[in-house]
Amino acid sequence: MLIRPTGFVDSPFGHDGKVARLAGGLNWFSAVEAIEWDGSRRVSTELVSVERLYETIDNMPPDAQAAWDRLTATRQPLQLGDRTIRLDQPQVMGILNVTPDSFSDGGQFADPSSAVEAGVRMASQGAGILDVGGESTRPGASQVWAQDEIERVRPVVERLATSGAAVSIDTRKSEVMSAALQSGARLVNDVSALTFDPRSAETVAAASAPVILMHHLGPPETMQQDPRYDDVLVEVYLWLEERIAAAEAAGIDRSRILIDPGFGFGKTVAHNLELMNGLALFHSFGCPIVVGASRKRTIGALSNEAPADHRLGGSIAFALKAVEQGAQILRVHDVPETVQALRIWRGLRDQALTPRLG
Ligand code: 9MG
Repeated sequence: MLIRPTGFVDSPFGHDGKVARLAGGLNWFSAVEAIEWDGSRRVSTELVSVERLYETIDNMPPDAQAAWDRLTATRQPLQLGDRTIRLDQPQVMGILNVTPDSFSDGGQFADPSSAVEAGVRMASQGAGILDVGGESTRPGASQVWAQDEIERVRPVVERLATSGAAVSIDTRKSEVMSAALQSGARLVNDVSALTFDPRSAETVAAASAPVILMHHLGPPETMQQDPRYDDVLVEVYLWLEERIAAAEAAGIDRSRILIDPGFGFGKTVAHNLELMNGLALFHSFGCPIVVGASRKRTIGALSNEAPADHRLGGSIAFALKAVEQGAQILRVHDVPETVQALRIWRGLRDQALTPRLG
């Protein structure tokens, strides 16, 4: 059985026994959708109140009990070198693509110096993590040789890490992971979820580095050619469950695994919207959730084909929808604007979570 938290409430006060805290964060929920599946697809869905769940949890199947425990457990902070990234509140990861492709989505920098400058600025604007990548994984993008990718990212990683920033390396290749980790990166962001390079899992395990496992359907070259699912939420969940198990089998501790549903990676607009609406399901892995919806095509599709650099409003709307469901890390292009939106969101949460006196 899969359980998806729903029925989010402003405040837990006055609702003892009727609400539960999501992942030790700032959100409380009053019900779950209990999804029965037959091994690969959904058989039934039932709305169960948290109150009833507390009464019946001891009689529920062990997988549902384990999912419940993980849903509600506090997430430990992410230790990235000297930097401690709290995961009981949302964090911003700034996108820094060091690629020579045309400057189309605002996250791309043709040379290391401008990437470092932008990274330092993003950190000062509130990005807790900087995600440095040297290969475009946009639909239809072509591959880059590992050595070329290393030459692009290494100077940027080195200089940002030296400046004290928490740096993540966005790559699918073990050689790039190794080079970046040696240069000061502390987190691996692999959009292939360690499936692209057979040596990547052992590389991450040997470095004891945390890793983001992202869902995708097919390689970037072809992933947007008619992607199909019977039930996108359940299928992405089950796929990530397998990838977490594979990573653990390779020696990566679960406490070092972050997951990401992979918006836009082998998904139609309808798939992306369904995944975003159902995002809280993924908390039952007990792993922090990373969301990358910033400036993605779905926003253009829903806003008269607005070009990538005119998708700020849609990016913020997705970011807020994600944090309402407890997402811990938002991977974004527009750092100051997202940080400001999160501050307002945080102010609203703090007000709702302040007990009234008298
Ligand atoms: C590199 N990259 C591009 N899109 C991404 C997303 O949605 N998530 C993560 N983790 N990485 C992404």
